Amino acid sequence: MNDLFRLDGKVALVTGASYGIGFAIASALAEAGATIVFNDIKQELVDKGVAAYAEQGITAHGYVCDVTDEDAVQAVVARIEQEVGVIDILVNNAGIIKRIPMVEMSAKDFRQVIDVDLNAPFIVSKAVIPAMLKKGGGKIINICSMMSELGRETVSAYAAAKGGLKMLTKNIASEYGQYNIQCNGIGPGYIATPQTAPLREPQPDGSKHPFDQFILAKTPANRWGEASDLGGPAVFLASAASDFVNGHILYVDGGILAYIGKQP
Ligand code: NAP
Ligand code: GCO
Repeated sequence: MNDLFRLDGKVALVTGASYGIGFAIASALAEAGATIVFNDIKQELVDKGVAAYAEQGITAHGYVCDVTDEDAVQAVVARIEQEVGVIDILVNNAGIIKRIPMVEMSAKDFRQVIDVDLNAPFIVSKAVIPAMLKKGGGKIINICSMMSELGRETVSAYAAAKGGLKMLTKNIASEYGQYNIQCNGIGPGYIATPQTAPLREPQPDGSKHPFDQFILAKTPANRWGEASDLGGPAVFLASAASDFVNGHILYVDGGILAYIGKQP
């Protein structure tokens, strides 16, 4: 049974994985035996990422690439296939968020979030699938969100993108499942990373940020998630253990989506 969860001999590309959730997922995939490839927009962050992986005993292959740039993505996937090997596992993790009330948000800002969080997973998946087809199969994991299911103030672009990413996940599963490609999503709850740091900033008087208190009241686990909480679910969806799981969004949220919230 344990061998079902092993990834030895597999090449995994995790986008935007110099730090944060991507770094934690890549580290877990490496622990299960995968060879890790990651990208970031800036060489400086790629270098920092390679060093951070090395501190964990992981020899990661880092590439500079903006996932919204289709030509750059096509070129870097070709380089990876030459230099490391065909990508067996793709984790579309790179993402941004802009928290702006919708009526105050520019169309440019809205488009930028859609570009990174929805168009890029399309672009990278489109670049990786042809070699997966030739190889006889592969695994694609899209990092969705609570906002794939729920809305809230100021995150209209992000929710639209992550809702779309849920359906892109189901569509890739539908279109390529017959070729032994499984495409699933992971929907993290509220995870303590740089992306959510503004929501956890302590107040001047030292008290918890109101949003911090709000999330704790909405989470049965009564804590923010850690990026490491996503490693096991990612290994499951990247491994043979999930060969008959397709088009599923696995929510790793401490129970948020099941819970009406603690009475104030
Ligand atoms: P993060 O700390 O902000 O890290 C995002 C990563 O994506 C960074 O390495 C960033 O690189 C990279 N990135 C952004 N735009 C890129 C682009 N155009 N090309 C290549 N790389 C790019 O975010 P996180 O919290 O780890 O989140 C990772 C994923 O999980 C995102 O898709 C996010 O929406 C999702 N998620 C997060 C949470 C949470 O609570 N944290 C919950 C649910 C889902 P730079 O530093 O160079 O910008
Ligand atoms: C927000 C947060 C969330 C998390 C995550 C929840 O502003 O509400 O950033 O969107 O990042 O997506 O699953």
